[in-house]
Amino acid sequence: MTPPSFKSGFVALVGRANVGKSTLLNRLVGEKVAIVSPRPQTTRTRITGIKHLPAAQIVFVDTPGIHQISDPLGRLMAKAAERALEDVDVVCLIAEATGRPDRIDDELLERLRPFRVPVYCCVNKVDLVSPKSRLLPLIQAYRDARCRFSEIIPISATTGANCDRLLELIVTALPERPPYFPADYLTDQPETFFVAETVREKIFHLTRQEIPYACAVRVQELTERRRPECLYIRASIFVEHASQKGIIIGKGGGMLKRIGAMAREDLQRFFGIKVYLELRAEVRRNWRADEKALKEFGFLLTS
Ligand SMILES: Nc1nc2c(ncn2[C@@H]2O[C@H](COP(=O)(O)OP(=O)(O)OP(=O)(O)O)[C@@H](O)[C@H]2O)c(=O)[nH]1
Ligand SMILES: [Mg+2]
Repeated sequence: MTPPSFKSGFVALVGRANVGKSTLLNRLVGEKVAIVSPRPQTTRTRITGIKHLPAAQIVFVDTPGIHQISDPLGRLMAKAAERALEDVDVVCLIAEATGRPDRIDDELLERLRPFRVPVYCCVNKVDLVSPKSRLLPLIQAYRDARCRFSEIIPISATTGANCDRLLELIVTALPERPPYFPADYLTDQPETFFVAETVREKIFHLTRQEIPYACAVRVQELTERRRPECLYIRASIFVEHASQKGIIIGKGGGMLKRIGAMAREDLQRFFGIKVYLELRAEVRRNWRADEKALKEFGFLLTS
């Protein structure tokens, strides 16, 4: 039975690209549900991660970084970020502690102004700032900003500094309500999505320049096999041009092997079972601008 004082709700994590939204999602949930990379525009769609506490359930919604890219994929990413803000109980704006106080993002803050729910300003990556007193002008700038924050809180998603405090604040702001999801749910994305994202993360880490942006990953098959017990996964990496396919495959298939080996290691840890991962590269010309391909690769607005 759920106690009558149980709290639950949705919390959006929004902000510019590369500020650490997905790292924070993973930190707050306590499991890796979203991929992370040192490059901007890693996250392409809305990603949920569910935190279960004894008296609360928090559904975090990670979003693509807010940016100006006007190709069809960019527009879908922007829309996903916007939609994620609808009907949430709390908004967390993620900003960077290394940002300049005279350069705070007025345009973004302006967009958050109409929200009637609590908006927390999370000043992330404080581990990069020392001494901590150097943060004060930036915090003051957010205090003076046109968006009224319920709280401005310096955090580090990497070290976990102040993240428990942030969780506490969020729980305080949530309404009393029964949980949305069963207690063992980590996310509402299907396993195939998680697998595709893991492969995409390795591409972000192993390739350069435009390559990671030109890739989409689609899982064609995911089956549990007995004798020997394993998870058999077959997936395709779609690129936009033949030259990119060559890079993804690499000399003697070396790059594809490295991507596969790194992804398999993560997936085995996550699923706790031996994983066979078969990867292939395919060309799908200009898929980022092709509505049909975008739909096929799962860029649907689910909510
Ligand atoms: N030093 C430090 N680095 C961080 C922290 N949080 C995130 N990062 C790094 O910042 C980079 C971007 O992190 P992500 O979590 O992918 O950022 P994001 O906001 O989700 O980025 P997009 O999905 O591209 O919008 C990665 O290299 C992270 O390791 C932090 O608290 N401290
Ligand atoms: Mg992200």
